[in-house]
Amino acid sequence: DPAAPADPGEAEDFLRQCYTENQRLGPVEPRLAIVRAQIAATGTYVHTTEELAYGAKLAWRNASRCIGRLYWRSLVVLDRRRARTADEIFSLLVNHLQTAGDGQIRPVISVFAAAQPGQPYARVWNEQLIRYAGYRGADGCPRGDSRQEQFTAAMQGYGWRGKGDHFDVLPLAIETPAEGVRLYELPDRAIREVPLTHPEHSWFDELGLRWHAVPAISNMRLTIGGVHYPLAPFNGWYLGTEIGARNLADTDRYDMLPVVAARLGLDTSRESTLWRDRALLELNVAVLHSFEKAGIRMSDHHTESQRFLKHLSNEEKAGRRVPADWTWIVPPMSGGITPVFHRYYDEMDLRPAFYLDEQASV
Ligand code: HEM
Ligand code: NRG
Repeated sequence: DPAAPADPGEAEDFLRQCYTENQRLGPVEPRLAIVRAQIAATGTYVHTTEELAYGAKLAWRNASRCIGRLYWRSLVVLDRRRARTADEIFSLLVNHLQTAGDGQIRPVISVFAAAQPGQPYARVWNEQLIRYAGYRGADGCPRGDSRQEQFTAAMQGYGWRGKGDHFDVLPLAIETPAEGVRLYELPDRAIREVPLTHPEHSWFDELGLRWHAVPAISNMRLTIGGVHYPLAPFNGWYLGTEIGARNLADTDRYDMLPVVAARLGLDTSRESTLWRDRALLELNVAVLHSFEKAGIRMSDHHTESQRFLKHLSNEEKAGRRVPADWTWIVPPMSGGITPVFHRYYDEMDLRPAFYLDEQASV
């Protein structure tokens, strides 16, 4: 429960770790005394800017499903704890997407106000800041991102009208205690998108596929030292397979493999022709090619796997264990030809951490 009082034991564990790993912050004991008193008096305490920044980095370092953790120290932490109104929050979210950049792409997190004991708190209902609407026509035919059908219907219930295309960017649904939920349309300058083309197949662009440049997760709660931040959207850059092997390929998402296979002229009458695998490969070639051509940072699964092993060895040298979830770390295609496949990992739930809360109201 994000609105529960801060646990003093968790606060102490976090502060000891933070001050041990950052000697320049000085001794932890005086700080512990202040925090204990704050918790006793108010049920919670306020992180310093440096504790907040390091706590967010630790939450990334501890994210056992994330293959991208080599760069955990470079996370840009925007302290947005003072924002209150939906208008303020919205303009800071636009600012976040612009800070993330439209080419080089920097890992960024915006940390909004902590939940106060027993109080309602602000949050964003969208799972990511940029997502495409999903519709189902009267004929039962899906359009757009099927994963967003329920959310899209909820937005329509609040009066939003999408164009009904395959790639309509959803509005942001920002909920604050004082104002309830309000919808905002992201401006074009906050949304960089890449039209997909293939380096050899000129027909590929006729498929009309595209994807947004920045994955910015907005529905995970950040927990640092017993304090909960229900609104703390973060982004890194994409791994090509997230788009090419999942978003555009999953049968309950864009389901593009049969379409690509038909264009490739593959024999789809039997599974054993491996037409799905061949279509999957060309789709992923197109994703990596298109992002590279557009000058937008993206990793391929071989490179990011090697970086993750580098991260493991860095951490081992620092005397730390790395929690990792094999089922999420191994890429959704060509698993066995990436080095992350051929080993086991420590499974631990370390804090600070990101947690997925129940979706609000939708
Ligand atoms: C999950 C890559 C940055 C936190 C993932 C996944 C990938 C990935 C491939 C699995 C996603 C899926 O299968 O749906 C990357 C890359 C990054 C990056 C290439 C580039 C810098 C970040 C940052 C944070 C983060 C900046 C937080 C500060 C997480 C978390 C998950 C995750 C919490 C699990 C999400 C869930 O449970 O749904 N990442 N990531 N990542 N990443 Fe990263
Ligand atoms: N698979 C999701 C994004 C999940 C997180 N992936 C990242 N995170 N790369 C998708 O939109 O396809 N990140 O912070 O960079």
